[in-house]
Amino acid sequence: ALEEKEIKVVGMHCPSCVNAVQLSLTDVDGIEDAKADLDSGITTITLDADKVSDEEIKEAVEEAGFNVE
Ligand code: 9UX
Repeated sequence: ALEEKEIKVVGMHCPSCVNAVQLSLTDVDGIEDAKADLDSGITTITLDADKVSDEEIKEAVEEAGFNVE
């Protein structure tokens, strides 16, 4: 089943950063949507919890060049 998970991404400084984080996350199998807020870093991920681990989420954010707080 799909559910929403909130993480906090640190290091985003512009809309392009936001785009990079969102694209890297939605590229993960099982992640349906990702919406990152530039100012707060709060990122809401819509995912299939059976398919996606917290570690995979962290790796996707780090691949884009950012970190999870
Ligand atoms: Mo522009 Mo966001 O260099 O890192 S893409 S601030």
